[in-house]
Amino acid sequence: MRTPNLSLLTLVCTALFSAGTHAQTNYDENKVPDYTLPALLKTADGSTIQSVSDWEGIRRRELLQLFEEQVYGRFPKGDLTFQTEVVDEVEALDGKAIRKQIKLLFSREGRQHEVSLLVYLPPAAEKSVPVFVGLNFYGNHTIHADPNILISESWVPNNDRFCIVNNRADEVSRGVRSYRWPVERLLARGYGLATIYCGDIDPDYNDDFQNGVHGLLEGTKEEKAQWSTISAWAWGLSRAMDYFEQDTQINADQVAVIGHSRLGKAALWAGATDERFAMVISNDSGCGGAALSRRRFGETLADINNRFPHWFCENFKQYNGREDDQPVDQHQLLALMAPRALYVASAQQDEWADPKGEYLSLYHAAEVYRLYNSAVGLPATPPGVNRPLYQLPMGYHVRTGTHDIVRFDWERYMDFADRFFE
Ligand code: GTR
Repeated sequence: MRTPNLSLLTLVCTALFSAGTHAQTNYDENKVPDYTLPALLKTADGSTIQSVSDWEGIRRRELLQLFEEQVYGRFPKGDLTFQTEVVDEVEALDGKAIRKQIKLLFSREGRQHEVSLLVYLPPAAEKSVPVFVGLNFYGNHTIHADPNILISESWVPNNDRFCIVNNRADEVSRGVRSYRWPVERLLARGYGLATIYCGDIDPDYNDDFQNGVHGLLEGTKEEKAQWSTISAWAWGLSRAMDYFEQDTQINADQVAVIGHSRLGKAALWAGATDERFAMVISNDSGCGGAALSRRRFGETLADINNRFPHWFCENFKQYNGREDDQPVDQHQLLALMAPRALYVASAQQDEWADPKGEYLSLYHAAEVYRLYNSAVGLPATPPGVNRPLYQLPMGYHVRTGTHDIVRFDWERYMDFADRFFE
């Protein structure tokens, strides 16, 4: 039997991979170039937005369209059939939870695609509960040692540490990511947790958009590519939301969409495109997520597009090395969440994701939040390390440590949700 072991090679590779090793990577604040951010409250024809109705009716739509066309790609037109089927609903975790596993079934012209949604809810909840929903990297069965979580049959990235070989998950990797998902703690604090393996929606490699839910769609490679992998992941989160609306034990008005890193980028895009998410949480989402691209600190557009050509739409690649020519920047993505709750978190040593750029993006997005409530304001400089800032409906922290999602992060998100959903 294979047992998880931590090979030196994996450690070295992981360190090189996650820190970013490119010769030209800038980690020096003094070398951040001067830049001008594209305006939040000025329309394409130059008029100034002064009211919520003009923001929602004009500028928000313009920006959403720009992000679709230039960054994440457009969702396909809706001719997929979508059904849900609850395949498991039992008491679990020694009575501490109700576990549900739901098949999300997509079909089109005789072809089918299946995605598995895992949900834990507090037992015997008297009223419907708020839920955190997020994608996971290696399969639902990795988030907890619960022996009854179904193992995905989709392609999974190989990982020496987790003993995942031949791109297939099995029993050996059950629970290997449980430290990232404090299920019992969430339940004890009155929250539900829902998750989907991202690769069930679209496997995370560049295959010209043949597999995953992309495989159900017609069209040339170029047409399918308009709908990038991050976009497909975000779309999958919205299908989970469709399910929540049918489940009377879930309060669909109190759903927080959360994601770490690339899955944080997907959570942000889901929050931007689907206003049913009442709260959006970005954990270390970095480049193409919360961080301002124009700062070119840590990962740049060329870095991300070259390594992950399937994440964003084709148009995005034209801005490699030309950040200032982008018609948008990421503070405008964050502003699309207004007036809903938005929490951005960074890690001090996660320089590849540009912690300061993540904060500044949130800081600038507050301009739109102020249209709704003039009292909303954030300090121009980030708060100290491990000093969470709750300025409802906005929140931020930078914690000590590296690129990860850990207990400290989750506790802050729950504290923030306690305040926002009270
Ligand atoms: C990195 C990538 C980042 C981030 C990260 C992750 O290698 O450059 O943008 O998404 O992967 O998802 O862990």
